[in-house]
Amino acid sequence: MTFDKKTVVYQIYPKSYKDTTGNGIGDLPGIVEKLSYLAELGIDMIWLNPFYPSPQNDNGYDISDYQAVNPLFGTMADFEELVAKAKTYGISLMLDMVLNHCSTEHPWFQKALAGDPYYQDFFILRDHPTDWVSKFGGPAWAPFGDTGKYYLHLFDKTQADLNWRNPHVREELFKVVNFWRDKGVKGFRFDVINLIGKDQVLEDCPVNDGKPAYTDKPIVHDYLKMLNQASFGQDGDAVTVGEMSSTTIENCILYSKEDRHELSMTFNFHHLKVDYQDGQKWTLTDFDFDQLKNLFHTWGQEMNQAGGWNALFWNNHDQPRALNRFVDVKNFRNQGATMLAAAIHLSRGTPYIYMGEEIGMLDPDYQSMDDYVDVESLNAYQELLNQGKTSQEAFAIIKAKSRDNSRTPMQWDASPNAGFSSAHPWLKVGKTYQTINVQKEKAGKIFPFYKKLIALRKELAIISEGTYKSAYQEHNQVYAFERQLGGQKLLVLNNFFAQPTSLELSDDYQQGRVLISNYPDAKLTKTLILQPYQTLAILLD
Ligand code: TEU
Repeated sequence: MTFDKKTVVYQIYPKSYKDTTGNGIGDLPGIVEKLSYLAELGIDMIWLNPFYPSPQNDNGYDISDYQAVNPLFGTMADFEELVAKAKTYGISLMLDMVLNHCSTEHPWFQKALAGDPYYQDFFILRDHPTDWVSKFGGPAWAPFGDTGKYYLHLFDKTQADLNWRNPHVREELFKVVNFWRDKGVKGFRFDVINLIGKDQVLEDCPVNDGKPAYTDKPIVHDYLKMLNQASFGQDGDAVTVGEMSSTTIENCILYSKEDRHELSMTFNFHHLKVDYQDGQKWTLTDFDFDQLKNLFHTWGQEMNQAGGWNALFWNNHDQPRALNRFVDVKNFRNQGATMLAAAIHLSRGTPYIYMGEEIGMLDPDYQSMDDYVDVESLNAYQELLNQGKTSQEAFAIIKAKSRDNSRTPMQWDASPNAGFSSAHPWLKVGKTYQTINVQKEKAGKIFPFYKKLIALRKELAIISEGTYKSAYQEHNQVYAFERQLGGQKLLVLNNFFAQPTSLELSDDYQQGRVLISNYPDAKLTKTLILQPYQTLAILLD
């Protein structure tokens, strides 16, 4: 048995979804309160970002206890209630497993620091640091107490990398997954899981900040097989997704191919780097459509041919809102949001919706650095200044690229704090909440369109199971693909620009039926006109 290919996952950043206690921080009971909303949307699974005890230096990705609920978010009883109530709506939970590193406040690290050799072997300690750079800036090594040694931290210095070579570490981490399985959790999202395999001997690597030295090492596949066997692999219908940092198709095929018994699917980020200048995040430039289109086609086709499976997404808690990146939101927010949605929901793979995407939420439009809280943004701002940028230039980059862009409170209605909380929220609400909110958008264009896309995936096996092939690959405005299942075909056309365009439709598709479009009365003529940001899917039975 394998996972259900009709699954649609909805990601919730618990800190920002709904606050029921009036402390300005979202909580688990807040999610329970919104289950009927999620059921109306039609999603099957909720991925929750970490809600475990944590000093919150990286918003919960620095875990100090893997098997408890941070009181900020509620209690274990609240979590159990969430699982039980969600089940009555046919919704299951996907938890975030941050197994590459733990907080330096975790007892394992504390015991190691206190001199216990058993726990020292839980971490990656060396006499001499390598030249690797932390993903949050600065060196990837920090002094390990006053021992004269250094510990590895690929992220913040309070996030110490765990030593997966040590079988005791693996055993502890597998226990964590099983603890949550026992609570009825059916899905797992494994944070930066392709970084867990570090070599015994670590060496300098001047290329790309050291990434090749620790990314996608062959041993990761072995560890994933062990993890699978020791935990979720026993469930049969588990849904697992690995977050793969700077990965390759070859590896993602291996991670997600069913007969390999590793994971159900993989996230990769190549398509969200098409607006990076020279591969650098902290730059400003327009997105490169050809690059985006070619990436989608290469990944879509190669994963298809080799039996791999993609997680499909535009947004998450680490990304600025896709609408701000890919769409002229001033003039075409509705059209752009629905086109982006169709471009992944009708494709081959499992779609993920990030909270607020279904109502077309935008970046918050902050006016000052004081509004930002994310450690990565604060470090990057300093680095940009150090590089000689003016504060205005640096701010413009943070504003476009900060992870806080997507972490702002969910916009429920036009009341103060967007109906998210009765108190001042931990992160400032986005500027547009009075016009863009759930209450308004339910009767708008975007929410109903998402609902329809999700329903279509349930109705038509060609969407959940069909093959993927590129179409109109040379078109300079349209990202198009064709799905096929048995004798059925589905052509999906997406105009990624604010200008209309046209293409020649083949005779058979002229006889097809419009399955969905974000413009009314689409006519299937030989020369087909696509309006700004139009999406059009044509079914051939
Ligand atoms: O993100 C992994 C990761 O590589 C990100 O740091 C990403 O490169 C960056 O955010 C883009 O600028 C995961 C989590 O999703 C992220 O929230 C955590 O901070 C990180 O791991 C460490 O656990």
